[in-house]
Amino acid sequence: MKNRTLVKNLAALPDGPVTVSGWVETVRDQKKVQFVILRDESGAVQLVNPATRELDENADAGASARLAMTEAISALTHGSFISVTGDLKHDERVKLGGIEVKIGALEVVAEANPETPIAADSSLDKRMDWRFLDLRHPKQNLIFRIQTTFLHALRTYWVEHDFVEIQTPKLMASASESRAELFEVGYFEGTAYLAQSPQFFKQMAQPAGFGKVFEVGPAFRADPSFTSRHATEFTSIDAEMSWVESHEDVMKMHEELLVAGLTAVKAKHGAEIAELFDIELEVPTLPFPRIPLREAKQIVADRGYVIPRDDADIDPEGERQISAHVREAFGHDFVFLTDWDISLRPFYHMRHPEDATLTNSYDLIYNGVEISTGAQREHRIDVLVAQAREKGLDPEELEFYLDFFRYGVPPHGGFGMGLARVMMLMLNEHSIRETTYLFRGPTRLLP
Ligand code: AMO
Repeated sequence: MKNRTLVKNLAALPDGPVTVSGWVETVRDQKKVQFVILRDESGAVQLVNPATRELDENADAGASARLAMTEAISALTHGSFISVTGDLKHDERVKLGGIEVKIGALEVVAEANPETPIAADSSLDKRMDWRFLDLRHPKQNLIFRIQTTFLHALRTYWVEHDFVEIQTPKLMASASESRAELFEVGYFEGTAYLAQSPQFFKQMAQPAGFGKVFEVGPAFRADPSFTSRHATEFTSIDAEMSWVESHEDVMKMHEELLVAGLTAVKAKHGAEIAELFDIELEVPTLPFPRIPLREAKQIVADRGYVIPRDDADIDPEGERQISAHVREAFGHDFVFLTDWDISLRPFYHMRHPEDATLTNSYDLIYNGVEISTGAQREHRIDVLVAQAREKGLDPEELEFYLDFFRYGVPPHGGFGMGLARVMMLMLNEHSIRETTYLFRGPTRLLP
């Protein structure tokens, strides 16, 4: 809009005429003076109007206009979008930023329904029904500004390190992770599946000669669970690179990347995060601690928590326990759990050169929750086919993928990381529903 000043830029302007546009957060309609808090995407400012409540017999046209303005302000509904031109004044006594705008002209651009369907204490489910209103709150809004800064820093890191950005298809002819949790969609006369990850296609970039690639895109899992960390659609951050000697090289890139992301977030938003989330964001030190999974399970057991099944993955309580240990022992929020048993990993993970019961793989845990899985991949076609068979897969169904390896693939590895989980743990939120723009779960397809 012509001449519109963002609220955050007002403080740097001298006293004088300005136009601000945003929505009505509150109206304080006092007898002699009216205050409106206007918020836009950058902040909030106080607008003020000396009230004219009635006209006496000597009223001139100016007085009539002042009465009309007073009535218009009294009639403003919470949430309406307005545009105001007025006089900016710096005044230390004004609590909100030491500035106010004396209203000269006011236009109600889009009026909001007077009943607000959600309040600050509404349930998360109700807030999600009215997500577009929920997101107007500065705290919710800030999450996505932080996410923008975070992703920008990740991209900058990758671009500076010669990674190529790819967009892989989300309609597939086969599963990419497992046959479970697979969404089927009608595809003309046949069936397609929604991509569970870009796994096969990011690996394809290796025989395609790209060297290093990354993707930030949607992934779909028909996961019926209602936990705070699972969605049926989520944004996956993926990277894959050639010429790794082991998963160690992948972890090195991964930790540098996260430090770049968190450094940028702290520099730009540290103060706002402290104010709205009440946390002092920590940029982790390098290297992140690494603990082999078997050792981690022992540490967890020694702390008195028994993971229900011995052959099992580390469970959510186990993750919290190992994180608590790492915080105590290393003062760190991150830990790589490495060298997972082959029974817990997909066929495409490279096995450990000295112990064929283990894989060259890791999970990354951040403040008690898994945010990522990474590994070196098996690139030798005969071994890959044998491993697929061992996992009960039919190599014929994987022909398109196995073809990559028939034409030469260098040693490579990479990781996948859930964006909403990273944001949740960075900001100490309780659910990825808070850090997903529009959450999708088993019972949520709207709005
Ligand atoms: P994995 O299946 O462990 O690995 O997924 C990687 C990361 O994606 C996130 N994630 C999810 N986030 C929200 N809701 C879900 N239902 C969900 N499922 C997974 C998690 C998880 O750590 N192809 C491999 C990665 C690789 O090896 O490169 C993969 O998809 O943060």
